[in-house]
Amino acid sequence: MSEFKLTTVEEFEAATDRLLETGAKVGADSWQLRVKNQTPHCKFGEQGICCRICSMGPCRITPKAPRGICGCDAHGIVGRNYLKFTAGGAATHSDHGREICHTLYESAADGNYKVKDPDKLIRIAKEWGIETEGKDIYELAHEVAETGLMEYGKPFGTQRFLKRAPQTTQDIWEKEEIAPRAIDREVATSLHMSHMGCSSLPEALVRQSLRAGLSDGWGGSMMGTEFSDVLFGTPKPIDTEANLGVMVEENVNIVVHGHDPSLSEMICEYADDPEMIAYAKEMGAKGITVSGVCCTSNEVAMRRGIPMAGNFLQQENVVLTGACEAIVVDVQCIFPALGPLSKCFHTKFITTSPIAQMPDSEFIRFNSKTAGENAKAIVKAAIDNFKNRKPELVHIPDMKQKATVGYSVEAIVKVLDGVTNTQVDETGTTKPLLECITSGVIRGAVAMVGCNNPKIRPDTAHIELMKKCIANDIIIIASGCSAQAAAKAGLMDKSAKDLCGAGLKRVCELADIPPVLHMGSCVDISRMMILAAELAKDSGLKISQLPVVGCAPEWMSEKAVSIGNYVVSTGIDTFLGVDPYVSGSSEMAELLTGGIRDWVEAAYTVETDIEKLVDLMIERIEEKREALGI
Ligand code: MSK
Repeated sequence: MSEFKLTTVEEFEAATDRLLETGAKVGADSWQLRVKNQTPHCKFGEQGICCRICSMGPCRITPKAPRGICGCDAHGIVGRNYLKFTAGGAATHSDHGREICHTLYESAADGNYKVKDPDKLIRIAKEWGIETEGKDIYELAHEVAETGLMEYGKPFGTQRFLKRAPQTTQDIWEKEEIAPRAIDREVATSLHMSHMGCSSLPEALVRQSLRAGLSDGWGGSMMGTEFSDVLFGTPKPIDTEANLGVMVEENVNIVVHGHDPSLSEMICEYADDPEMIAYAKEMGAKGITVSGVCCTSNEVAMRRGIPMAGNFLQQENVVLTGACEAIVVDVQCIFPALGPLSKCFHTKFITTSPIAQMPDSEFIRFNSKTAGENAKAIVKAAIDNFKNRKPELVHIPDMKQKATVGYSVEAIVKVLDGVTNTQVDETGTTKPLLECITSGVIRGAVAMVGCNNPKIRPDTAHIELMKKCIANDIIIIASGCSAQAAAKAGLMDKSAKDLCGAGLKRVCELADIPPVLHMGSCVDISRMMILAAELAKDSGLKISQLPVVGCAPEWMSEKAVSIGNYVVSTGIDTFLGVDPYVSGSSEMAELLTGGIRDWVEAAYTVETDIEKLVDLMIERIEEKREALGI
């Protein structure tokens, strides 16, 4: 009899309450308190009908004032806000991708960064028409990186990776004029279109939102993912643990937070250095524990098995344990609150990127040329800080789950190879997975992505949706903070197969996988696009015909809106649990939830009732099966 038991949301909350008690003792602020202070939210903002893009306003739309001073109506205002939201997300993901291109460009046999997956580099070079014969691997890395960097500003043509999509998808993008050109151009065009006195036509604004989203998903994010694999290794299944209990009281605890693996990889490297471990012992600790928060955690968990302390809304909790010597951040999703919070404890809040500078932090500028010495300085600073702990404030919740992570597309193809007893596919295609789907053993798949949002009881939507899907034989592929929600609850433990329907349970047993597959960080949603493209090509179907949907039940960031736009534009219906500030315009809401289906064969569903949301997803998957006659 299995002893497997999921960690419940009530258990998370009890642990958090205990940490907040410590916080109260030292006068710490928390997101829970700030949410109260910010409630109720501005209704104009919530509906997307506040315009402050010029200084004649701000203008707010009401029944008495249906147009702003320039004459723009609610539909134009909501549309422009939506496009700006998307552009912010596309810029952010893509700039992360650009940083990784630069890191690849700096790679060298004797440098801080090396090429760990040369085969993947060669495959990409060939795909891009770059000569590989007779070239040293680093010469090739530099050439590929430079070609990638050109994708950001090239004057002509569309993104190189679009060719990975099935021809039918490429044709749609071409016909609808949403095939993304240079990445920076799509971001700049979006800001141009949404400037005062430019577009106010919802169709035009949504079309550009889709195009900017595609420049992220099939451009910047995809390069971020692919080149991270080249540099740090393509993920393979690896065991790890998740939740705050991964922090170790006797050790120096370093928490990495953010997104760019160039930093976290180096920190892990130096935390493992015998010289550093010996120094930690000299300073009274038993060793060094690195754990992670948010997507940088996903990156190092997938490649090194580094444990995951938590997701987005747990970032303050790691400091509240009183046992965090340093929280080291790079970019994105970092609460500025970590500065003042750290001051209430002994924790060092170390910022490292010129892109994310914050008050009350110690700034150690990190760059690829000096990465080794920067990382060493950070690890040493954390060790030196161990002695400053206040033992009376230390409390690490005894709460963690086992997880198997690291399911890149390559890994999924490999583990599912041979699952079907009728055919063992030797060619590394998705055919075994397709066979599971067509036979009905697996009914379909959900790509679960996104953040936490205080508008939803943290993690509940992720976990409840996943539980119901797997019970209905729908496999989950998760990334970002959704993946961490699953891991913390125990859904990435292989024993979670016991929560599945009979078909999915059998697949989990045969392939030795958990029912929720960890596919990485938020840029790694590009991996999901590649998997969908391969499934379509191998089945001869269009992506929009596959019984596959996307879901972001607790999303909060601009990046998530960009992601939603590229997932939908790829032909995958996308289900949101939080409204993207468009309810103030019937035209915009109708376009996004219906009208765009005529363009890209998929659309959004927004439903804040999570039980209804999951039922709608399952219904959609079953509709697609029925249409295929399977
Ligand atoms: S970290 S964008 S809270 S998934 Fe990628 Fe998590 Fe969302 Fe940030």
